[in-house]
Amino acid sequence: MKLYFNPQSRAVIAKWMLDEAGAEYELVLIDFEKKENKAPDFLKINPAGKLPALVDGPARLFENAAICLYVADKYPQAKLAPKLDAPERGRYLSLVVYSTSQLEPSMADHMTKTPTLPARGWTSYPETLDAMERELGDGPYLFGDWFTAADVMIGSMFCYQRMFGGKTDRPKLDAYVDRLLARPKGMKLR
Ligand SMILES: N[C@@H](CCC(=O)N[C@@H](CS)C(=O)NCC(=O)O)C(=O)O
Repeated sequence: MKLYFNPQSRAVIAKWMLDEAGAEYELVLIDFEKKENKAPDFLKINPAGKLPALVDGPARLFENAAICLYVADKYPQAKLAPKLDAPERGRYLSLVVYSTSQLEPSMADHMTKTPTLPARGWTSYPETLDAMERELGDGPYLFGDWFTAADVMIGSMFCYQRMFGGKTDRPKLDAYVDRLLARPKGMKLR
């Protein structure tokens, strides 16, 4: 398996996931300055020309959410995903998709002081935090004691916020981010 990677990119999310899964993989460093992510060969892997991308034999994946779902299913022994017929599966899939479709853009609006337009499909930052607090409950993870790929995807958004100096100022969510950052294989803040 090859992870197309740059440490200054969201590819650290896919790397975190691969490390939690105990996967063996090769890192292929992509130089943004040389525009290697826009080279024709790379665009055959990710047509958007962005990192991360993962190649596993004939399978090619782009978008962190897709990579995390794939890796969790490929390494069932790591127990990072509810099984297909498990009652938790629906909520798990929803949270992984929610991380990039709602949490990330809502947080980006907040960080860039951009007004949130509900017509674009996500809610305001405070409403998003309300939803996340409800989903986390008493934790410690989104599925209680069980750490899953949903924590990698949801949690990485908050870890990025931390990297840019931000906290949620919601004690339960901030304690959740502290827990994720303390994981031995967790994201390292630059
Ligand atoms: N939603 C995508 C975002 C990917 C993304 O925006 N990657 C950035 C780095 S953080 C990138 O490759 N940018 C280079 C470019 O657009 O030229 C994911 O999570 O995989």
